[in-house]
Amino acid sequence: VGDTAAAMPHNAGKAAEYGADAARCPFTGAHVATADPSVGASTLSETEVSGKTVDAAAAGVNAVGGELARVRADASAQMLTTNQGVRVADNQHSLKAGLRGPALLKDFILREKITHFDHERIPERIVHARGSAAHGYFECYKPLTDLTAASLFAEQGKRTPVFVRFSTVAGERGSKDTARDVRGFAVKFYTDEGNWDLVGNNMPVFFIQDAMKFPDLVHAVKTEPHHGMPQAASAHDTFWDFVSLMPESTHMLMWLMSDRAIPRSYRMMQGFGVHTFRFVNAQGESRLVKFHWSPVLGTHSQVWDEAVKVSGADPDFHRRDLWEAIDAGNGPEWELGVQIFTEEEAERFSFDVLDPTKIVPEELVPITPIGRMVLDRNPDNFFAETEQVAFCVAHVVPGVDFTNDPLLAGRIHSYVDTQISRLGGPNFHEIPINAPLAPVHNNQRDGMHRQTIHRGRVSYEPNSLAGGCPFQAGMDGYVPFPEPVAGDELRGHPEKFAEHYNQAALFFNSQTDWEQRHIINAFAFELSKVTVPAIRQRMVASLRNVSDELAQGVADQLGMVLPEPLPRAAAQPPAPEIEVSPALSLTARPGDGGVATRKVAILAAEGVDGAAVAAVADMLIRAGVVVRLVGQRIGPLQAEDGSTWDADASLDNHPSGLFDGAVVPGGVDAVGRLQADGRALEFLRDAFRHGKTLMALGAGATLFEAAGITPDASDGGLLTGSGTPANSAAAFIQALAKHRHPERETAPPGV
Ligand code: HDD
Repeated sequence: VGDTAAAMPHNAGKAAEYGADAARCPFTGAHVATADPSVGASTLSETEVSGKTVDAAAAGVNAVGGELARVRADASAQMLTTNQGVRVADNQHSLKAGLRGPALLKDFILREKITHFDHERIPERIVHARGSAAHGYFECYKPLTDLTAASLFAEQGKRTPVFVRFSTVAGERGSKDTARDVRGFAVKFYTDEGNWDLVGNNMPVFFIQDAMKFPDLVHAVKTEPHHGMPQAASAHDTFWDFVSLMPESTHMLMWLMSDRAIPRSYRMMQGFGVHTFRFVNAQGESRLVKFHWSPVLGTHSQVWDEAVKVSGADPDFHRRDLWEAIDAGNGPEWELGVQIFTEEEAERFSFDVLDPTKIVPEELVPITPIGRMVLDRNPDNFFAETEQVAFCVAHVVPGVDFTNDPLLAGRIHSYVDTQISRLGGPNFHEIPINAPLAPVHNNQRDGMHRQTIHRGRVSYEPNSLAGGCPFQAGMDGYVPFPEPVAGDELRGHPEKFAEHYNQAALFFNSQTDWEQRHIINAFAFELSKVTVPAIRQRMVASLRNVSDELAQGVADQLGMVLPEPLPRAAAQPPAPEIEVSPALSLTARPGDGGVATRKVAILAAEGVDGAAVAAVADMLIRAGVVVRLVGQRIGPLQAEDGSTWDADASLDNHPSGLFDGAVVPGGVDAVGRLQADGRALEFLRDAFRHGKTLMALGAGATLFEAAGITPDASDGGLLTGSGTPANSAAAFIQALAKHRHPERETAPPGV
């Protein structure tokens, strides 16, 4: 095998996917001297892989390799054809015996069209069916060769293309984005030594400790099988029945009932590899590792009432948010951090690092940043890419290995297995979005939908007829870490797995007052939807092992007497190392303090103060805010000063849940009209209740009063602009950067 062939990328045409933006393509092996995403370009005809330059034009041996452009279709200026390339003369009328006669069986054009249509859907994912994805790149901060042989971490500035899919778990493919749910955070790294899929979530722990329980968990949370309800919701009997009988779920339930489960945006949530993995370096030395993604924009969430309302106003809220941000050139960015520790250190922890219901607190092992990921390109086609992408936990590269986490073991099997029915056979790795950039050579053959045309008569190894090719890579290949294994075959779990409450308590105790309140409210809401009182009882009894304040708060809202605590599985639970970890609060990661991509409504009607609209909109836009002029209807409206404005949104099509803040400019006429419009009052009440930043200018203050919102100097998010509109806008931007103003919350809500 010559050097060129060995180094030939399987998907050398990947750069072409960037189209006119080819300069932004983070080619495998491309090195960048600076952090500027526009630097580090490679050309379409040349690819640098592992330091070797390969002529992509020559890379045509494999059907998918070479030009990915071959599979991209562009019908502009083209004639309509059948799938066999036969030109279609008439796409409107089926072939009939006479104009009023029967359609004919021999109409192969009609039959091909209908047959294809009949088969256009594939099974949705059994979990994580609803998702949105984007392309981007990972950039390594500095060589990690002392820790791992993984090539993507080999050099400073090295960029590796990624495709990332975010998802909800329980809902079906067409369900709403803002359900209370875990979010999937799956990253496919197209490294030059093969694909690595880091299939994580936005929460660092999981419901169960063993894959054996996964089908039961999923059956419990999904719609109840007799009537198919409720969609995309855990607030029902079967879920709470299962988790209340499964105390190991308690820690995850704390995260699920927190605002982490209703993120403001996919761009504003953390990601976690969840399990403890291994890094293995070229010398074969291993360290344990936990992966953390931290968003540059910080961690921010919705509030429950808002999430419920947004699910009606825009079921695609998160999909649209991601798409629009990338489309506008504001692709989101995360920093990848790792917690690195040795087996000996792990043994000293009060918990077991093989237990996926446990975190390793940052106070015990700090997070070291190792690189950044930027998502900068939307998919060309939702089905071909977002739907057909297949993440598999078993996809690892040299330098990354597994541990004996029993949940991970089941996952290593499940993901490859599920694609076989979802994507129709064993060749899903050939679908362009799944195909690695690294070359693929093996003796696997045939199967449904095979794309590759293998040449030659040899499809076995060892062989002499093909010179022994493809040959085993030996130590250049994937060598598993030689972890010693001993023990009897048995079913059971290690001792520390039996402790279920220490970290649930750690999480609850690490939250701010308002976060704790939201957790109590969420438990109370979900359990209020449970129809069997014994389930509520059992769950609250379990919560007593986390915090009496939590259990009491939930019991109060359910009109229950506080039950006795549920007996614990561990008779003598180990003492936790720490009681509080500030890093577990959403407030620990406020973000970069900017307001770019935040959405602000300027409420307007005929007679609005046009100068104020102009000044405020200008300042906000310059700060990167997405501004919409929300009118009583869309279309032109005349301002007080005679200027004409175009309302590009209306109180009907853009309710307040879709915005991060709102401004009510002056203009006596406009304010009068809005005051008489229940939708405007509702808009402001919702925005206020959801903690949004609000500002009234001039006569706009009257509208606040009409909505029942009274000025309050202690409320940092409630502004009545008294200075010039520009000064007021500056104050508004500062308040908006705080994201939300939970200090105004009361129970029950006063507005
Ligand atoms: Fe899973 C999909 C994350 C446990 C079996 N899982 C799936 C996806 C994510 C996760 C993000 C969507 C990937 C995509 O966007 O296509 N899953 C997790 C995490 C887990 C976890 C972080 C715990 C740490 N999963 C888990 C277990 C099993 C599965 C224990 C089975 C034993 N998961 C699957 C699956 C899915 C899946 C059935 C459905 C569709 C797919 O794989 O491709 O195989």
